[in-house]
Amino acid sequence: MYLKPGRLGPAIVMKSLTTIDITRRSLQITKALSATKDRSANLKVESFANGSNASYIERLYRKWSKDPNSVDESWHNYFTGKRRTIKQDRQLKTKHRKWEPTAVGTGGSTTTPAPAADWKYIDDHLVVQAIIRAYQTRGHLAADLDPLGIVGPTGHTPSTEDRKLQATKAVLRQHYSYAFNDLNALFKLPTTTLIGGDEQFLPLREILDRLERAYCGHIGVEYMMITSILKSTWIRQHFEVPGAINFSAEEKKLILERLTRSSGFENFLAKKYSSEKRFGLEGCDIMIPIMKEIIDQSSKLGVESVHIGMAHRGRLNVLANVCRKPLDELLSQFNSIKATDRGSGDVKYHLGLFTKRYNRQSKKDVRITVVANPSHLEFVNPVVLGKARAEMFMRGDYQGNKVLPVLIHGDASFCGQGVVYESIHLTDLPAYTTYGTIHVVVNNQVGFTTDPRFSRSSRYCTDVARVVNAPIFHVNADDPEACVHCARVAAKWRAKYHRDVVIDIVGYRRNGHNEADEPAFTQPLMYQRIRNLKPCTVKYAEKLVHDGVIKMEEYTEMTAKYEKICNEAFEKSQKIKTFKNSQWIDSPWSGYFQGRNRLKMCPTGVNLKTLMYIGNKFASPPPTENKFTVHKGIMRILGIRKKMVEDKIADWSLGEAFAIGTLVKDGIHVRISGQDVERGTFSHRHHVLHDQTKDKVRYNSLQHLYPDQAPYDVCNSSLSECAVMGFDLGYSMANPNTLVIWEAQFGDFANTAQAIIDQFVASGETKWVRQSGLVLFLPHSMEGMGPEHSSGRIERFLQLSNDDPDCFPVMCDSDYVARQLLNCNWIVTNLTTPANLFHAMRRQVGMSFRKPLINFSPKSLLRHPLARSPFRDFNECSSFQRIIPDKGKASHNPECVEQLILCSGKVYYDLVKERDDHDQEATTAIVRVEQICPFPYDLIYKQLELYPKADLFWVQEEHKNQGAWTYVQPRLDTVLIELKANECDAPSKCQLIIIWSSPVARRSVICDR
Ligand SMILES: Cc1ncc(C[n+]2csc(CCOP(=O)(O)OP(=O)(O)O)c2C)c(N)n1
Ligand SMILES: [Mg+2]
Repeated sequence: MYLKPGRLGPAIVMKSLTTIDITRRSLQITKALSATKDRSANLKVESFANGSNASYIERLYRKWSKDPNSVDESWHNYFTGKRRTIKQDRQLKTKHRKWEPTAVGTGGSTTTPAPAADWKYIDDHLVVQAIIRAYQTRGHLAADLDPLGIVGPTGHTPSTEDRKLQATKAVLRQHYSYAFNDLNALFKLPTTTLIGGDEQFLPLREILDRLERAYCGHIGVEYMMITSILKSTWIRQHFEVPGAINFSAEEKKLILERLTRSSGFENFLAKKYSSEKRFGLEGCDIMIPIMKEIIDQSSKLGVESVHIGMAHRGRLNVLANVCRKPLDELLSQFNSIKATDRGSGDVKYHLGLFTKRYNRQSKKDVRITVVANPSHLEFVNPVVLGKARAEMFMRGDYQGNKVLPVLIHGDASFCGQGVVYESIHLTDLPAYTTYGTIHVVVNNQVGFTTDPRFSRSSRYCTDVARVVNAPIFHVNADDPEACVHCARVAAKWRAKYHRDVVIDIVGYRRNGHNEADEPAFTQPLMYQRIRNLKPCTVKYAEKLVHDGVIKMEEYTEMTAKYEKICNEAFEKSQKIKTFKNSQWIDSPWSGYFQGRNRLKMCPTGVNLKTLMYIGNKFASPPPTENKFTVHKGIMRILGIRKKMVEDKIADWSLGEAFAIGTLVKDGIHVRISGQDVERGTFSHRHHVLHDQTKDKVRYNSLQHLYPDQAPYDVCNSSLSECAVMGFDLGYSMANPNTLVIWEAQFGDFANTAQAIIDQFVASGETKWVRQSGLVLFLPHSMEGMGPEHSSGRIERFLQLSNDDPDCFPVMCDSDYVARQLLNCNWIVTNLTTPANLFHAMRRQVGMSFRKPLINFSPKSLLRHPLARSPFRDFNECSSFQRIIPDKGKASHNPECVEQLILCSGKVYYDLVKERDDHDQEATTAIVRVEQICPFPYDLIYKQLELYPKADLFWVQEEHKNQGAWTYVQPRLDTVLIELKANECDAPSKCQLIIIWSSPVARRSVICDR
C-alpha cells in the first residue's frame, strides 16, 4: 500500500483503504495526471491529478491531515470522499466473502461476485506483475549485449537474430498492448521487484522504462532459475534498484587506466612482434579491468589467495596486468631464449605463474596463481579447483573465505567441452566444493573460425552453468562500467553466498584467431563491421572526456605513460639471454626443496607395535560410547581383520590401511577420491561404516588413530573421471606433504580422463617443472569383463613413459634407484602383495621429490589367500620390492632351472598354481616385475645372471598388443645385449607367452615348456 505503516501515522486510513481502492485511486490520479503538464511545487494549487508518485501523495496526505484546506480541492475530495470507516470496510469484506467462488469438490459456500470494476484493477495489477516477471525472466533475451550489433536491438541490418530480438521485446510488453491504453496509469509495485527504489508506486511508462534499463540494457541477467527468494532479491538489489550502477569519478578513471593498460599491452606487442602469435584480447579488452575488480573486491572481502585458470586468449595480458609479472621477463619470452634448468617448457601463452602482490584497493597482500595449462582447452578447470580446495584445506579455510578460484573461458570451449560440465558439477559436493567459483567468459562470438550457430545448440555459451543455478551476467564488452559492475557484483555474490557465478563478456575478436590468421576468409561481414569499430578504450576515454570526468590530455598522458613502461621493459628484455622454467612455476612449494638431497630415499618400513596398533583400530567397530549399530556383514569383516592382526598377516585392505595409518601418523594428509572409494568397488575397503539405525551417522576408524594425526579423507566422487582426476591432480600440486590417490572404478574408465593423463600427469613436470605425487589406482586383470573392460590399459601408460628402452643404465651408481625415479616422468607398478602396496604408497612421500604413480590394482587378488603379506614384510628392515624374485626350490638350485618366467601382477598366482600342480618348482623360476617403469634393469640383469641355463619368457594374460609386453621386450633385449657384452650366458631373446584366465591355457604354458 502506498500508505506506509509506521511512516504515515493515521492508522484509520491504512485500515480503510483496500488494494482495490488504492489501485483505482492511482489510476484515476495518473489519468488526470496525463492531462496536465504543470508540476507546480505549490501543493495548495496542484491538482490531485498532478501527483505522480507515492511519496508525493504521502506528503499531500500529511499536509491535508493537518489542514484540509492546504491542498487542492481535488485532493481534498479524494482524501475525504474515499475514506471509509472501519465499519464500512468490514461491510466491504463481508460483501466480498459472499461472492467467493465455490471451491471445486470442497463444498465451499456460494457467493456473489464483486463489482466488475474491482476485478479490473486486480487484473491490471496482475498484468503489470506479469510484465515485471517477464522482464526478470526473459529480459536478457532482449538485452543490448553485442557491441558489433550483429545480434541486438542496434542491429544495422534486420537479421534473423534481430527479428528474434524484436519479437522478444514485443513478448515482454505484450500484455501492455492489449491491457492498457494509458502509459501514465500508476501502479503499486509488487514486492518481487526493486525497480521503484524508495517508491512504491510508479506510472506504467516508468515501470517499463526501468525494467528495460535494468534488464535490456548492456547487461542481461539470468537469475530467475535461482529458487531462493533471498538470493534473487539480492541480485535485484544489485541490478534493479535505480542507480545500482554507480561509479565515482575516481573509479571511472581507474577503469579507464586499466583499460588503457589492457589495450596498450596488446598494441605494444602488435607493434613489436607483429608476426608472433600472442592470442590478443582486443575486442574484449575489458577482461583485464574485470579481473582486477574481482581481485580488488574479493580482497576487500577477505580473500587472500586467488587461483586463476585460463587458456590462450589474453593470457599474456593477464600475466602482465593482473599478476604484474615483470614485463621484461615476459617480453623476453618472445626472444627465443634458452632455459637453463630442467623442463621442456611450453609456449609462452601457456605458462603458469605464482606471485604475491600488494593490492592498493584493499590495502592487503594477495597471492595470485595462474595455473599452467596445456593446449587442451578447459582441462585446466578441475586442476585449478583441486588446487584451490587443497589450499583451503591447508589454511583451515573451511568456507572458502580466503581462497578464490577464478576460471576464464572462451565462448566456444565453455559450451563445447564436457570437462566444463563435469567440473561445474563438483561445486556443491562436500569433498570437492570450492565454495563458489567465479567464471569469466571471454565471449568474442567466434571459436577459431566457427560461428556460434555452428558450434552450439544452446542459446548462450554459458547455459552449462545453469545446471548449478549460477547467476549469469551477460554484459556488453563495450560498456566498461556495466562490465566492471558485473565483476563487482560477482565478487560480492561469491563472498556472500559461496556459490558459482558467471560473467559472460560479449565482445568480439579484432584480429584472426591468432594474429597471423586472416579472419575475413570465414567471417567477412563480421570483420567489415569490426574494422569500422572504434576500440572500447578510445570510446570510453571520449565518453569520460565528454562527461567532464577527465581531460583529453590526461588520457593521452595515460597512454603515453604505459607505452613508455613497455618500451623500457622491451629494452631490458633484450639483455635477457636465458631464463629458468622454474620462474614460471605455479606451485613453488617454498622451502620444500631447499637443502634437500634429492636422491635421498626415506625408509618405508615401520615397527610391529605401530602395525599392531593401527591394525587393531582398523579391525574394531566404533567405540561403544558412540552407540553405533554396525551392519552384521561388516562385523564379520572386522572379525576377519582382527584375526589377521592376531596372526600378523595382512590382506590387501589391511596393507593399504597400514600405509594410510602410518602416513597420517607422520603428519601426511591422505586423500583417496573416486567413485565409491569409501566402501571400495570390490567391497574390500570399508573405511566408512554406516550406522544401521541412524541416518548419516558414519565412522572411519582411520580418522581416529592418533590425537595429533594428519587428516584422512576418503571421498566418494561424482560419476566423473576427467574432472575428478583433474581435481585430485590439482589437490596434489598444492602441498608435497600430502598423498592424493584417485581410484578408478575399473581401470579402463580412466580413459575418459585421457587428456588429464596425457597433458598433465604424464608431461606436467617435463613442460612446467611442476611435480605431483598423485597416485592412480587402476583396477586391472583379465577377469571376465571382456578384453577392453578387464584391462586398465597398462600398455598406454607404459607407452607414455619417458625412459629410453635402448639405454642400459650405469649400475655402479649408488643412487641408481633414486636417480632412475627422479628422471622418469612417472612410476608404473603392478603389485602382487599388500606389503609392496604399503611400501609403494609410503615411498610416494618418502622420496625427496614427487612423482606420479600409476598402480594397476588387483581385483580377485584383493581376497586371494596367497596375496597376503606377513607383518615382517612391513617392518623396519623391509622396503619396496621392485621385483620379487623366486624364493622357492628353483632359486635354491638355479643351475637346474630351465625356464625363467618374468611376469607382473595377478597372473603370477595363476602361474604358481600351475607350476605347483605340475611339479615344476625346481625347473621353473617365476619372477614378479612389480615396478615396470622405470624398468628395474639392475635386478633383471641379476636374475638373468642367476639362471644361466634358462630360457627367458615374459608371460602375460593380456593380448599381445596390450599389457606390458611392448614396453618390456626392448628393455629385456637391452639387458640381454648387456649380458652378452659382459660375456655372461644368456638366452638370445625373450619369448612372449600369453595365457588367458582359463586353467587349460595356464596348464599349456607350464606343460609345454
Ligand atoms: C580440446 C581442444 N580442442 C581443440 C582445440 C583447438 N583450438 C584452439 S583455440 C580453438 C577455438 C577456441 O574458441 P574459444 O573457446 O571461443 O576461444 P577464443 O580463441 O575465441 O578466445 C580451438 C578449437 C584446443 N586447443 N583444445
Ligand atoms: Mg571465442
